[in-house]
Amino acid sequence: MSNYYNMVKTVMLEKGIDFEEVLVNPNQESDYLAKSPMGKVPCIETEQGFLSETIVIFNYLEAVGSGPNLYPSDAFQRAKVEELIHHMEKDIELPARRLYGEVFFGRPASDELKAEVKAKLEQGFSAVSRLTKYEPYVAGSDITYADFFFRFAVNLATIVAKKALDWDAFNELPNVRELLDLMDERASVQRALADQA
Ligand SMILES: N[C@@H](CCC(=O)N[C@@H](CS)C(=O)NCC(=O)O)C(=O)O
Repeated sequence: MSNYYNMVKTVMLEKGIDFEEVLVNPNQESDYLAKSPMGKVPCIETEQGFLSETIVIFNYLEAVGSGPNLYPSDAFQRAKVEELIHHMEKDIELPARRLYGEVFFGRPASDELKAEVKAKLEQGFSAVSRLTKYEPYVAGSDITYADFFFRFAVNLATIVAKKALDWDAFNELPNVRELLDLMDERASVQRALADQA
C-alpha cells in the first residue's frame, strides 16, 4: 500500500532491473531496523547491503547505471529535478501524511490539525507549481524520477486533501490530469497499481 514503495518499484521496472519483492510491514523489530533504520518501507537489499530512503535509492539506482537514465545529464538540470522532488516530499507528501490517519485508518483529525495541514499544503502546492513544467513531464521533456514521485506521492496527497479537507488541490496544479494519464499508460505504473489492487 505504500506510495514510496511503489515509486521505487516502478523505477526498477522502468530500468529493467531484476528484483525480488519481499512484502513486509513497517516495523520496529531489531532485525528490520538493521535494514531500514527507521523501520520504514521501502528498503532494498543490494549485493553490498541494505539501503533505505526513496530519494537515496533513486540516486543509487541512477549511479549503478542500468536501464534508461531518469535524471538529466546536465548537473544543474539534475539539481532542479532533485529540488522539485524534495519539495514534493517535504511540502506536499509529509503534510498530507498527517491526515492519512483520518482518511485511511478511521482516526479523525482535529479541526486545528486540518487547518494547519491545509495551510502547509497550500504553500507546498504553490511552491511545487513554480517548478513544474508539464512539457509533457513534470520537470521537462524527458521523464524523470520526479514524475514517479508525482504519480505516487502528489496524487495521493490530492486524494487526501479532497477527502479530509474537501479541498481540490488539482486547482493549484494545472495540467495535472494530463500528466497523471500519461504516467498511468506506462507498463510499470500499471503493474504497480495492479499488484497493489
Ligand atoms: N522518507 C522515507 C519515507 C518512507 C515512508 O514514510 N514509508 C511509510 C509507508 S508509505 C512507512 O514505512 N511508514 C511507517 C512509519 O512511519 O513508521 C522514504 O523516502 O522512503
